[in-house]
Amino acid sequence: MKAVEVNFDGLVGPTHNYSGLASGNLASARNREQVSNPRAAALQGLAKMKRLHDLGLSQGLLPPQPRPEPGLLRQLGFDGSDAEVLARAAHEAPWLLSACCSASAMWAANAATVSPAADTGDGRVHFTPANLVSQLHRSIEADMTGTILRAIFHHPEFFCVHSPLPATAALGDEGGANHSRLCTAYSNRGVALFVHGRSRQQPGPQRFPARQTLEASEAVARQHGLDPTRVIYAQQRPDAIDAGVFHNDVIAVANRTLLFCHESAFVDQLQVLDQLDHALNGELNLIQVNEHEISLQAAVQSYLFNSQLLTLSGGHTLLLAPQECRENEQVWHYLQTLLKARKGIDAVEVADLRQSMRNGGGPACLRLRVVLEPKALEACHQGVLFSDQLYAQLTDWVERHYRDRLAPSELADPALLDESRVALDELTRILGLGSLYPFQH
Ligand code: SUG
Repeated sequence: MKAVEVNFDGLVGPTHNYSGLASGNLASARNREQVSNPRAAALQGLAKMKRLHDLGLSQGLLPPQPRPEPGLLRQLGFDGSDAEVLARAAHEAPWLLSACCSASAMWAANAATVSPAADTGDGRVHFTPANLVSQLHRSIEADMTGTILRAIFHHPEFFCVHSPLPATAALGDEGGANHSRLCTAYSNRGVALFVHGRSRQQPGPQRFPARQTLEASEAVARQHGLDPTRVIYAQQRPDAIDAGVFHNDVIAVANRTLLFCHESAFVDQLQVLDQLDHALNGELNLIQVNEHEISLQAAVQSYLFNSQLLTLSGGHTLLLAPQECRENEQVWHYLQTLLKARKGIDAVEVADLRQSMRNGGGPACLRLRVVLEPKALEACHQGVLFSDQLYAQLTDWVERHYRDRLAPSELADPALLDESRVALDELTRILGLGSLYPFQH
């Protein structure tokens, strides 16, 4: 039996909101202060998981993190009851309140870097939770991500979940969003492409932060025991980061031997592509889009490269794109031409993920890719694997617990904290995860 790619999507949490927290993420800035719909966001995410499941793909999910997180505010000097802490922060430092309420763990591509068993030194699947140090609201995900991954991938014979890298700017790590694995088949040894925005020698962009560093990528590759001859490091174009490409997965996506990217993705792009082709023994299948075909601005606005590239059971490749791609004339026209050219993408579908997209999160942001051999798939916690029954249960759960409107000014409402905890407590029972969250202890 062969290894399969399982997509673990981040289940959207009850506090999904638009606080404009993410620097360099144009959608997050643009939609700041808008009223969100957490219920619709969660249902849109579940509908995407259901679609992949219906297509015969292996699908799992990662539970949301507990938010609001008054613990962050206590660490920053606010004291009193949970309600008092939230109220004081709302008054004195609203951005800290927003940071402790963000549902950003939904973008599971940033949960961790994952190396499949075929690529690692000890033949186990390795995970390094991303430290996400470049944004406060995201940096508080790292430890809980480790707890969640250990609860799901608990079997030491198959899995190794590391600690996040030290939380310092020089080791900024954004996980799977800046890492792609190319291979001839999922079970075969792959090639890891790590993409950074800056390093000790390479200063990076002027306007927006470069979130990933070369030194972080090197550390992850080392601790996963990757073969250095099968690892490629590339720098993201600083001008692309300044144009809103805050993660590599906003400008490039790979699957098996296919790399679909914009011509502005990497510094010295030709050389990077040569290295990749060489590492894949000449089997790289490149679809490189130039500025005439799709402008960088249209790529960022439509999130075309944040599509999921999926291998269907017959071997065909599906591009699951955000609905915004259909609404952009240039992008949609390009995709029609691409299909006719038969270059390795056989079908295109769009998904409505508008709630997440308004915070800069498309289809690929919402999922963590984990390649698993059949025995490892059996050894992981089965309660988080998607089924029609789980879909029905979670849809009902969302409909009972989630608000259908949430303004940033409502984040200090103590009822939101209670609602969120009641919902997550029930969720751990649905998923069979036990007392996963600190508030349950
Ligand atoms: O880190 N947005 C996320 C979006 C992450 C998308 N992930 C990938 N590209 N893989 C981020 O910028 C917005 C939150 C807010 O504004 O409240 C936010 O964090």
